[in-house]
Amino acid sequence: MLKYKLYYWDVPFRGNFIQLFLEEVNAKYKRYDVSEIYPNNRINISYPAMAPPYLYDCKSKKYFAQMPAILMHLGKIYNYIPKRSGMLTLALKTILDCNDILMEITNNHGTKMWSKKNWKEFRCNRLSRWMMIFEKTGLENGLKKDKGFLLGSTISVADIATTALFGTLVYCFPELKNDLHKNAPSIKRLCQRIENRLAIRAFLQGQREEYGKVYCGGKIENSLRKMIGS
Ligand SMILES: N[C@@H](CCC(=O)N[C@@H](CS)C(=O)NCC(=O)O)C(=O)O
Repeated sequence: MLKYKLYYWDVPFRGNFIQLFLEEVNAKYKRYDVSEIYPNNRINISYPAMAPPYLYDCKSKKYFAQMPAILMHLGKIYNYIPKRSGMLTLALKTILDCNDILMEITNNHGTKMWSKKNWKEFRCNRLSRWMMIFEKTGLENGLKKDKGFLLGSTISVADIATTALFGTLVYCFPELKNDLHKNAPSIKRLCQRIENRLAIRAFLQGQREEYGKVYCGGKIENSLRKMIGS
């Protein structure tokens, strides 16, 4: 029986945070086109919410929104929240960091297009620093070059979020691979290991065949591509 319905567009961007998780835990779910809810019905659903992704829980018949809230909700159900003290907070903080980066990289969902100067400044300063923040977090929690996870010795929701963020970013924009390698070499390898987990690998292979390198879509993706390619 279907457990979840995920409403999102045909792009990986924020939807993949949820989708990688659902694939990892082998949850029975289906992805639906978001137009069933967004924009016209977003106030009419239970737990009304502004924007995609939306996760419908078939059992409770509730719609959950806000990517970090959805991931923490699923993380708790499937036991993907690290147990050590303080780690729940750190897991949430990691997902919120990811969400901030999505916001920053798209200039607040394309409210403004990138200029060469602003992009260069962002790439060399904030984006690099974000990468270093993830690297330091991992190293502090025992992440090693070829083993370990972001917040300890077992996989957690934070690894899925980190991979949905940086794995997707460097796949869609291979020009940024070197930035990740330089600023966060252990994170780069962590993302590769997570992307290689059986269920996730099969899912990504299909998705990448279908979508190619599309990232967030729209004018802001074009703007990003112009910056990165120049
Ligand atoms: N804070 C929300 C953001 C949701 C959001 O802004 N979604 C993006 C797409 S990934 C959007 O463009 N929404 C359209 C809108 O805000 O009308 C979350 O984390 O889920």
